[in-house]
Order: sequence, then structure tokens, then C-alpha cells
Amino acid sequence: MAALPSDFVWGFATASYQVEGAIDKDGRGPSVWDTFCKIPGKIADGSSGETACDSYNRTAEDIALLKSLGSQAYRFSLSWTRIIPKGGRNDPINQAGIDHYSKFCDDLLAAGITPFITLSHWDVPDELDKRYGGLLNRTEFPLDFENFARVCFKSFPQCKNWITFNEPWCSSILGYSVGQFAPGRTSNRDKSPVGDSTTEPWIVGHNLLVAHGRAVKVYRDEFKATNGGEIGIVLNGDATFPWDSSDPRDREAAERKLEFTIGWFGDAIYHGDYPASMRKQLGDRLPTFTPEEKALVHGSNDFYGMNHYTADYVRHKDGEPAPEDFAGHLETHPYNKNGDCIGPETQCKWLRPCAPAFRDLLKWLSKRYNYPKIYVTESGTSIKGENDMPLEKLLEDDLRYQYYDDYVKAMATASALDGVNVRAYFAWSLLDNFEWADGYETRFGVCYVDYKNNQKRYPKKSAKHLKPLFDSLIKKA
Ligand code: PNW
Repeated sequence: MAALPSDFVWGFATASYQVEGAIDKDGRGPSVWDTFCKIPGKIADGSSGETACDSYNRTAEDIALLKSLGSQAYRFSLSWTRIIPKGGRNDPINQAGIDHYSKFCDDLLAAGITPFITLSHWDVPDELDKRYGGLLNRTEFPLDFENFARVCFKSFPQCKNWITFNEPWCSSILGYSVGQFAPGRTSNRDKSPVGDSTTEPWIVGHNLLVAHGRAVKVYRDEFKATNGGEIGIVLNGDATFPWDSSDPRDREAAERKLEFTIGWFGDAIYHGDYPASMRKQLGDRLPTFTPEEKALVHGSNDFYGMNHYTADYVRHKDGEPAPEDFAGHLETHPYNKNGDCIGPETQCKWLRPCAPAFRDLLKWLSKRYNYPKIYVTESGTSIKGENDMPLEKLLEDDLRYQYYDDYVKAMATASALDGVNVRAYFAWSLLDNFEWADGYETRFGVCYVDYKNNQKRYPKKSAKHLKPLFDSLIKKA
């Protein structure tokens, strides 16, 4: 069944801090993640991105690997502090960092692989955090990000596919409410001496939207005509089902969870303001867009970047929402009222495969935002116990193989039958890599990385499945 448009693009994705290593090479400055990893207890295995997959030193090897797997495109992120080590608009630019990424883009293109650049995948310059509170600063941060974006648009004209930020929900909630991600701020004083979970995540989300809007304006005003490409933001979001589908309160809660994760950013961009359910619960703790900010944010996506992994059953909560609540006053469960399970366990508590929910969410998004062009910029899974398996067993990653088979077919069905305008899909991830607070024990790669033996890469069964799978689904031109 050929169900995807003939110009559909697929490939693999990574992020700078998760794969590059070489943290001190060629003048790179520290990011908030370098600092966060040094705090004892923050990373499960006590590790950091210091060496990771050593991809900074192995660009030729990674490109050859991508090519061997048939990847048409590669989504990777830039390390801001390789390009501007201190990060700010009056700080020096590091030519070595620009040269590195420029050559990387050229080499990808020479191999027939289209680069998709994420400007910032969570590794905010540490200096900006120390200088003015980083993402918390409503005026300085957007201006510094705008400057960084301009440097990149100017330096990498061969790239036509631009993403401003990866998953602002994770930066805001995990970084400033839960404290599980850098910079680790939270009201929970067992975890951090600083932070206010009742206000900071909402401020950070707002500032990321404005920074995104500023970068998009620069791209459209100064580069789009010559570059001829596109720009957008990447949002994460799990699909939801009501725990008790006969209870309207659970049905509303399932919808509200989507609004608190996706609508928070998506509504601001496509509708010009935050969802009413968020305003209702958060009041003035949720910032209000000034007219200037609204003009920057509203309409600022050329495509919707969708990161999608899993689904939840959602149950309403009674009483008043807690001041630290960020989810919309609800609980998530792997089982519904009837005892049906959403999907099998993986190595991640938050992730259980449920492909039919992917189709549902593609439909929900399309309807809410008037059928935008969608690029699925990440999708993938970990496998329970994978890190402890012997190599032969681990390379037969049947659960991941099945995940991609089911998810990609669900997407193709949405494309063929639901009018969903989905045009690209990136598997997360090309390589096992530094899985943030989970360290290296949780693996998401379609290729195994042997960290004990010179980071040697081995394609797993899932890696080799994507090309034939997409070949069978993409219409011939
Ligand atoms: C995404 N959660 O993050 C990121 O974009 C990747 O860098 C990451 O490696 C990948 O998913 C796999 O985790 C998420 O806890 C991290 O809900 C955590 C969550 C969601 C997304």
C-alpha cells in the first residue's frame, strides 16, 4: 500500500550534546548540561556528554552509516557554544565551530543526505545562565538567540531546513519545574536550593516562544528569499485517552493534557494565545503576550515539528489543582478503567508503544491547527533491559523493529485516509547516545554503540528495516 506522498522524506535524528563528545575541542564553551552533569546524583550512571558517541570526531563515519541505511535526511543540532562559546550577542564568534558544521553540511549533501538543523536542543550556553538567568530572562535571552540564529543562517546557506528549538515543554517543565533536566531548578528543596515551580516554567516557555519568534522573523526578513528554505519549532506531545471514556471529566482531562503540553506552544503559534484551560488554571502565573511578542509568535511556523513517542490513559483529579501542577490537574495511567493496557513496558517509565494513538494525535493536531504541513522530527523507543543484553541478542531489537513498523504504517494511514499533511519522519535515534538524566543505560539507537570499545557502531535489526518500509509506503514519483 503506497500511502505517503512521493516527496516524503525520512531519516534519523540526533542532538549535539547527546552524541558529539569532544566538549573542550576547538574552543567549545560549556553549556548548562556540562554544568548540570557535574552535580552528584543528577545523572543516573554519573556520566556526562564528555565523550558520548564521539560524533564530533567521526563525521565521515556517521555519514557513511547514514548512507548505508538509506537515510534521505539527517536531523542534528548545533552546539551553540561551539559557535559562540559564551553565547551572547556581543561575545566573540568561534570560526572553528562554524567551519566544523559547514563542512558537515557539505559532506552530508555530497552523500545525498539533506541536513535538518536544530539550532538549540537544550544545550543553552552556561555563561548566559550565569550572566542573566538564561531562559528566565525575557529580554536578553530572545535577543541572544536571535543573534545566534542569524550567525547560523548566514554561515550555513547550504541548509534549507531549520528548527529553532527542540521541545520547549521539556526545557520548561523538566528544567524549571521538576528539576530533572539542566539547569535543575525546582521548588523541591530536596533537589535544588533554587527555583520556583509555580512560576518559572511558564516564564521559560514564554521566553522560548518569543526567542523562536525572533529567529523566525530574522530568517523571513533577511534570509528566506535567498535561502529558499523553511523554519519551525519542534514540540513534544504524548497522545491521550480517557481512563473512563464514559466519564466526561476524564474526557475533558485527556483533552486538557494535550492543551497543557502541545497547546501551550501550538496555540500560541497557530492561534496567537495560550489555551483557555491553561489561563483558567494558572491565572497570571502564565505570562501575557505583549502586542509586539504576539506579532512575533503568531504565525511563526512554516511546518509543525512533531516529536512523538507514546500515549497515556488520563484520569481527572478532584479538588483544586496544586500550585506546582503543570499537567492540567490530572493523573496518567498505563491501564484504563477496564484494565486494558496502553502498550508494553520499555526501559523508560514514560514510554509504552501505542501506534494507533499516533494516528489519533496526527488527526487532532491537523484539525486544531488547520492541517499544517507536519514533519515528524522524532519517534522511537527504548527496550527494557537492552543495556544488559549480550550483543547478539541486543542487535535483534524486535520491539523497536515492530515499533517503527507499526508507527510508520499508522502515519501512512493518517496520510492516506485522514487528510493529514505529513511530509517527513525522523527515527530517534541514529545511535545509542547520552540519554540525558538517564545517562547511557537507556538506549534509543537503531545502531548500538559500544562505549567500552572505542564507540564502535553496530546497526540493529530496526536500522535496516526503515528503508524497505518507506520504499513500500512512499508513492513512486
Ligand atoms: C526527547 N519525557 O526527549 C528528546 O528530544 C531527545 O533528546 C531524547 O533523547 C528523546 O526524546 C528520548 O527520550 C524527551 O520524560 C525526554 O516525557 C523525556 C520525555 C519526553 C521527551
